[in-house]
Amino acid sequence: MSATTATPAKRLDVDAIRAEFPILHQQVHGKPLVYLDNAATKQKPRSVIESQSHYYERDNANIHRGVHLLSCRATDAYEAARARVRKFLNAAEDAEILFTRGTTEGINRVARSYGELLSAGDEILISHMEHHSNIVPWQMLAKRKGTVLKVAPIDDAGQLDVAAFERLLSPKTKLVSIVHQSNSLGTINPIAELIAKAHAVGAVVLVDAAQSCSHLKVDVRALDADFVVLSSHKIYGPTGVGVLYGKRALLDRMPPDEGGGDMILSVTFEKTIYNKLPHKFEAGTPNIAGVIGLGAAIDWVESKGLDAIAAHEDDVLRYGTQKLTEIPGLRIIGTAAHKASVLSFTLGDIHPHDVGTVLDMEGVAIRTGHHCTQPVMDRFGVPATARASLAVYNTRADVDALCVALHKAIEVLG
Ligand code: 7TS
Repeated sequence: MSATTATPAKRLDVDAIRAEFPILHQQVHGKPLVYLDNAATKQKPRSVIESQSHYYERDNANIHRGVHLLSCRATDAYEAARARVRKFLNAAEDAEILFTRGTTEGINRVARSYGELLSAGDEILISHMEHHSNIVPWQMLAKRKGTVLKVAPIDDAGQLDVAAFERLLSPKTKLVSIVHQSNSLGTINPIAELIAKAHAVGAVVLVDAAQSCSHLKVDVRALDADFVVLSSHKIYGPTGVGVLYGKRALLDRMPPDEGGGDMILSVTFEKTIYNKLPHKFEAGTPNIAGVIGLGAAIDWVESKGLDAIAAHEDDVLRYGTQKLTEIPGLRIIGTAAHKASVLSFTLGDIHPHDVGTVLDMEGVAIRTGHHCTQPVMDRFGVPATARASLAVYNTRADVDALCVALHKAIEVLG
C-alpha cells in the first residue's frame, strides 16, 4: 500500500465524485451496480464524455492540414491536450509526447523503432510480473533481431527481487522495460531505484505506467525515465488513445515505424524526408476526439489530486484486504508491502470464472482470468484469479457488497 506522504492528502467527497459518473447509477440483473473492474478500464466522468461530444458538435475537422476555422480549432484542441500531457508527466517539451492507441501500441512502437537500433546479442530485461503487452513485443524483437530476453524474478508476495534484477543487468543490457504497478498483483515497483540501477550499466528504461498513472505521480524528469507508456482509458479517459513519452535524444535517433500522412515533410518517388517530432511518429489521422478526452481526463484527475485519490483508494484497499481475509478459503494473490488498488484472490477450489458469474448476478462486476499475465499465474500455481480493482469512486460499501456476494458464491458453489 502506498507510502505515507509528509502532508496529509485532502479528503475527497466521494459521494460528489460518484455523482459525476453517470454509468455508476444503474442496476444490473436487478441489483445496484458495484463496479470493481477498474484495472481493466475506468468509468468516465461527465466532463470527459462532454469534452468529446462538444468536439464533435462544434469543432470536428482533420488536424494540421486545413486553413479553415474548424481545422484550426481542432488542431488547437489536439495540441493543447499534448501540452496538458506534457505538464502532467513533467516532460521537457511537447515534442516528446507521442499519441498512440494505448499502452500496447506504445510498447510495440518502442520495440519496433528503438529495436531497429539494437543488434543480435543485445539484452532486454523485463520482470516476471509484466502484462503480455510488455513480454510479446520483446519476443517478436528477439525473433527479428536476435536480441535476448531476460526476466527478473518475483517473490511469494509478488514483489520484484531487486537483487536478482541487479544481477541480471550488465553492459549487454540495452533496454529495461518494467511495469510501475502490476495489474494482477497490485505491486508497486521501486521504479526510481530500478531506473538508476539500469542507467548505471548504460541501459535505457521504459516504464509501463498503465496502472500507476491514475494514482501515482509519474514525473519523467524526476525519475529520469527514457520512455513512459500509458493508456487514456485507465485514467478516466476514452478508449483507443494513449501516450508514449520518449526523451528527445532517443526519439530523434529512432526511425519511424509507420509511414503515411502527417509524418513527412516532403515525398517524391525517389526520396521522402520525415517530419520533425512529434509528427514523425504520428502517421495518419489520429484519434482526435480521444486525445481531447484524455486532456479532459487529466484535468479531472488533477482537480481531485493524485495524492488524495491514492489516499482514498488506499483506505478502501486496506479495508478490503481485512474483509477478504475473514472469508473462509479465500487466498489473496499479491501481498506486497507496497501495493495499490488491486485485490486478486482465489476462493477454495471454486473456479474464478464461476465466482465472477455469481458476483455478476449480484450486481458486482469483477474480472476473472489470467489478466494477460500468464507467467504471474504460473508463478503462483493458479490458472486464474478473481480480481477486484479499485478507482476513486469506490467505497467501503462496495467492498461490503463484494463480501456479501462472495458468501453467496460459497453458498451456491462451495
Ligand atoms: N500494461 C499494464 C500494466 C496493464 O494493466 C495493461 C492493461 C496494459 C499494459 C495494456 O493496456 P492497453 O490499454 O493497451 O490494453 N491491463 C488490463 C487488465 O488488467 N485488464 O484488462 C486490461
